[in-house]
Amino acid sequence: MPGDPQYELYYWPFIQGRGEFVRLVLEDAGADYVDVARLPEDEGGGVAPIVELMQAHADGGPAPFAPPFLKTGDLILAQTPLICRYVAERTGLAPDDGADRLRADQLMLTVADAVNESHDTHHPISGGLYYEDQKEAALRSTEDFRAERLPKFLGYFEGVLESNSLGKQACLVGDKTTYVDLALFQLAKGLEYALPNAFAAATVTTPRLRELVEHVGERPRLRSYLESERRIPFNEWGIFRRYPELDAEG
Ligand SMILES: N[C@@H](CCC(=O)N[C@@H](CS)C(=O)NCC(=O)O)C(=O)O
Repeated sequence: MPGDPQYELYYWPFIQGRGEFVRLVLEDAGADYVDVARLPEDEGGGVAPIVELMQAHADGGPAPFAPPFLKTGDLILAQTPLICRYVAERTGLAPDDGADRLRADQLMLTVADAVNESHDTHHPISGGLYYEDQKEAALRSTEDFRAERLPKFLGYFEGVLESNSLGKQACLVGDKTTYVDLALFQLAKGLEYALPNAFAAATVTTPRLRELVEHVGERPRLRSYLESERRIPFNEWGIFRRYPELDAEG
């Protein structure tokens, strides 16, 4: 319908969460989109449309299990890496070459693994329980995450950036910034928010990752988004939560 936005993002309106990985691609691409749940309720916003879409899939395909999901025309897509790739391929933010597209998938799924593990630091027993009810386990799991997993993930991405000498600026695949670089940027920002001391220690040895975070944050459309009210601040309901007792000593 003329006037309708090309993309409708459905995601919880009060957190960055996994939806933020999609928002960054849409924003960097300058895509025509609406963040549905953030509209006022009397304009069709709020969480109700998210729940409705999970119950009835417009094109007869499987209903999505959990947000984020993206609606474009009759198509509804769920799963963050798939949504990001779909938008990126249509907006110049995916690698051009077929093999590089698969490499980008591989790296995006590795970012998703790191996101899941980051969430599980503060919710190691169940996402359905309060943090306070699993605090002791969270202390143990975050201690291990800080010592082993955080440096392993960041060191891995540093190695990938080091071995890819094609780009003028640090990028994970090919010779230009792609959606996977935006995802790594968001992972780094989230970890820096959640565990500032551990993140600072782990990134002493990852200069290319630091370079990537800096130049991705300076991309004109992304920068204006990050400085706008559309960027929801990190908070203690999302994936990356700051509980000072879980961080390393400064
Ligand atoms: N693998 C999915 C995970 C989706 C997911 O866990 N979504 C969260 C919010 S970030 C949610 O609302 N989950 C509800 C549930 O799992 O019941 C993705 O990457 O999109």
